[in-house]
Amino acid sequence: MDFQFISFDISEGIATITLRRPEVLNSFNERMAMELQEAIRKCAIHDEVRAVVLTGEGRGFCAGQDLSEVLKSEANPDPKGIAEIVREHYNPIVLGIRDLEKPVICAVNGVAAGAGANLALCCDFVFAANTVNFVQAFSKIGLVPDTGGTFFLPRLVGIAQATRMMYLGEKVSADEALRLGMIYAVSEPESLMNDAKAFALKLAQEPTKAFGYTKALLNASYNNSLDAQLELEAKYQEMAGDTADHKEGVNAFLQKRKPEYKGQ
Ligand code: T3D
Repeated sequence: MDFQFISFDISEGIATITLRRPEVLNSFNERMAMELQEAIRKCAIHDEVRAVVLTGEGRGFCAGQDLSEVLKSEANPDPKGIAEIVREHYNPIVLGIRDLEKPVICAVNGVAAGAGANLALCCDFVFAANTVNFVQAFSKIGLVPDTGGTFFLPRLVGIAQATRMMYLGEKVSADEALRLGMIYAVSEPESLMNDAKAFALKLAQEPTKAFGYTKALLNASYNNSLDAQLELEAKYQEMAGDTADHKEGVNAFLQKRKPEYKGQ
């Protein structure tokens, strides 16, 4: 698939995905959603990708669903049903990011609203420019939160804050988001991409196979009993113990040198 509404490039082990519909604050039309799904699949299959940075072009990160695409009009006589949009556009993106056994760092360069806010929150790390607001905009148009928001947000900030954000649709600044534990870091706008990429580069030189297994364990912890989770840890520890990175880590420790991890 040719990319029209995102850009995708791989350099130094980092895949950078940029949402590119800046004139509508990178809100999602169908094509952009499909392109993002495809880019995430590429990140999974390319072994040289050891971390992913997701960002937006222009003054927005992502304003959620492109609202001009959902109503019947002359230009759009047969719009997709709303549940179809959620199931076919957004759900595969969230599952793709969570199932990707590589760290995904979201660099929120501008407003993140509706599905755009929740897209950021399903990533492993969120860096945000200090000018940015997160908005659970759904209630403002009579919808419920989607894109995993009702799953991730209460787990990040607690049910009281999540309920407040979702009912009231208030803007939450990057500083407040950091204070509430919703995001990982706040940057000056001009240093945001450098900060996110430097962090991604640092992760990409670490034992990324073990990060992937850790992500799978964290995902599973949402549903498992303690017994089941302990057993799963044993299984994944066996897999991690078989990696070249584990052997390298132990050898480097014993030889008192810096380890050279390959993500294998
Ligand atoms: O099918 C379904 O609906 C199911 C899926 C739902 C998932 C969802 O994401 S529902 C939530 C959809 N998103 C929103 O409701 C957010 C709408 N946007 C806003 O509330 C505001 O734009 C922001 C708070 C995000 C930013 O405000 P501001 O003042 O910085 O910018 P602006 O002037 O409102 O927007 C700039 C342009 O982007 C403007 O176009 P113009 O006037 O310059 O030609 C605006 O219309 C356009 N834009 C912004 N958001 C969207 C959009 N166009 C289409 N869809 C958008 N979501």
